[in-house]
Amino acid sequence: MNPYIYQMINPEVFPTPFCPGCGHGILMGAVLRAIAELGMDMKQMLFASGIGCAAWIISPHFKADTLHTLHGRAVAYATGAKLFNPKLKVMVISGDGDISAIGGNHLIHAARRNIDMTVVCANNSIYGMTGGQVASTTPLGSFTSTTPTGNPEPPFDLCRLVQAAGATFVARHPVATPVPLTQALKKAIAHKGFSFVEALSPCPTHYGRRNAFRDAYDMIQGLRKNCISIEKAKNLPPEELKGKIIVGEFVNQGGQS
Ligand SMILES: Cc1ncc(C[n+]2csc(CCOP(=O)(O)OP(=O)(O)O)c2C)c(N)n1
Ligand SMILES: [Mg+2]
Repeated sequence: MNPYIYQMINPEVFPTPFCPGCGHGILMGAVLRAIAELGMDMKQMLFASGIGCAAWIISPHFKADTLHTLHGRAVAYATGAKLFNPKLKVMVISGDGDISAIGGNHLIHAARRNIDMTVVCANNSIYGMTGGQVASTTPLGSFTSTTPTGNPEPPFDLCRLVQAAGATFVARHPVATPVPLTQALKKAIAHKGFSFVEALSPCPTHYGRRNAFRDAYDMIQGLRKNCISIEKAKNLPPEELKGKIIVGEFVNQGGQS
């Protein structure tokens, strides 16, 4: 571990508030490693989050300027900060509900405008913090506290959504493979323009236990089994891609900052 990472966190707030087996802590480690490996100074950065379990990744854990904002509004705050101080490296890290449901409008317009910021979405397929309600990312048929007979609605593919809106760097990886996730985060942070990383993060407490996962390990193994790289997916017929999650780098246009 890069020793600089210990200067990037507030030790007094550990251990984290995350449930045992939650993937958000792995994502936190991956973000810190990415920043450390890029040799960036946290003092030149601003982190924003909304409300939810994932919103706690940056605040109070990061020893940096953080904005723990209103539910869904982190991208709007981040846009304002970037306009005020264009030299700032701005990063939003928050949950799928926060970024793509209540905050979905801010997300697509920031992507359309190609605003120079990095948005990291911790996608656990559910509203974790409020008791496991169905989200805009919950897979079709999944059980949640508000869909006891199975989710009747199809989910967003967040990477395709932001790609269609105009994002110039788009990638997805599960926390189950932290090395490619960290590499994608490094590229996203170094990218000039709107970059988006979807980090698939298991929620054993609210999603796993309602959807026949034995435990957190089972969820991590499930992600490893179901995720397939873009390169491999290209050669497979649609019937073999059923139930698979395609991961990798979907878009990489434009220069590095
Ligand atoms: C305006 C408003 N509406 C609803 C809520 C309740 N609320 C807080 S967090 C949250 C969902 C968070 O889900 P997500 O962003 O996916 O994060 P997770 O907890 O799953 O990491 C909701 C609905 C709120 N705080 N404010
Ligand atoms: Mg969530």
